Amino acid sequence: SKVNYHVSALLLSTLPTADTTSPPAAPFNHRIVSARPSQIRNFYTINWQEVLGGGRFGQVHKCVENSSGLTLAAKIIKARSQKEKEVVKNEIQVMNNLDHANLIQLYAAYESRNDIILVLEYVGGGELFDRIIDENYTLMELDAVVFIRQICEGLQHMHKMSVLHLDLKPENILCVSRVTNKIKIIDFGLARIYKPREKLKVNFGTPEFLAPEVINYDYVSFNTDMWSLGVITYMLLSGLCPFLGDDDNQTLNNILACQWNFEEQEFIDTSEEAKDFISRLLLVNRSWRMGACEALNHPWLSDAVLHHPSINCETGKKFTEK
Ligand code: PIT
Repeated sequence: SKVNYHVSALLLSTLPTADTTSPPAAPFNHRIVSARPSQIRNFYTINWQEVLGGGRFGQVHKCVENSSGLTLAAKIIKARSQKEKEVVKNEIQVMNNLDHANLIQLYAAYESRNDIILVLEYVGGGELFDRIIDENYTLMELDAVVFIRQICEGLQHMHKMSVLHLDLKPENILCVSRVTNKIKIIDFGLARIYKPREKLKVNFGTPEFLAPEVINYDYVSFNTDMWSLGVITYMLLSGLCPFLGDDDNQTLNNILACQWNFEEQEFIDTSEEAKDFISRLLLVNRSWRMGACEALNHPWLSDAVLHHPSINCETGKKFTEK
């Protein structure tokens, strides 16, 4: 069954307003980082008790820079061989190109014999994934608009800088705090500069989010990320995974056949604009999918007035705001 994320009926936000302002920028200017061959503990105090999250390649801990008192996050990535180190250095290179409030910022990096540690902007709101599955939240459609718009803005910046994320999923979207709907995209471990005609080998961790061209080992492009955006939108609106089958094989088949629908009762109250938005992303042919800019201009995201009349479409702000 694809009913894997249960969503109950408590309200996340009772105010029907879309806060369309950007999340706070990192508390430091954009930095061009390279891995320094020194010990991180000479400069930072890592809180080993506080685990912020565990990704594919290691754990993230809260930490403080001793000289400035700045709170940051330290991601420890095991990398023993030269080849493993090169992969992490690619991640650093990619992040050096990305300066945007919806993309987590890199502060520093330290290299030692067995690992590379990324020191990152700290955000404490947890994964968007946890909000999808948390029974204490029910995401309203307006919340989804606010989340998806920010993901789109982050993607638009990445794509403008010729960077593909290639691993977008709710686990890789962090909330800035528990009380706002501001988000930042993380995990650039699979991200890369777009090279026309580059094919992609990926480790099939979670197949639910893979685009058909990734499964088919075909060319990937900017619109590969847009497929993932479609999957995330579907999940935010319903708590369901559009392609999840009884096993990985079935899931992969569902993706390749582009077999998905809005038949579940979770979509009863979903607007036609939202459904149209998803339908223009979950297309097997990647050249038919909306790009990030087009998505931002889609009525579901741009006609804030549709969802709440006090939002000025020109400025994205409430009419009462300056
Ligand atoms: C935080 C809080 C948190 C996780 C992270 C940062 C992780 C960020 C991250 C991870 C990556 C990457 C870039 C950023 O490439 O819970 O402030 O693998």
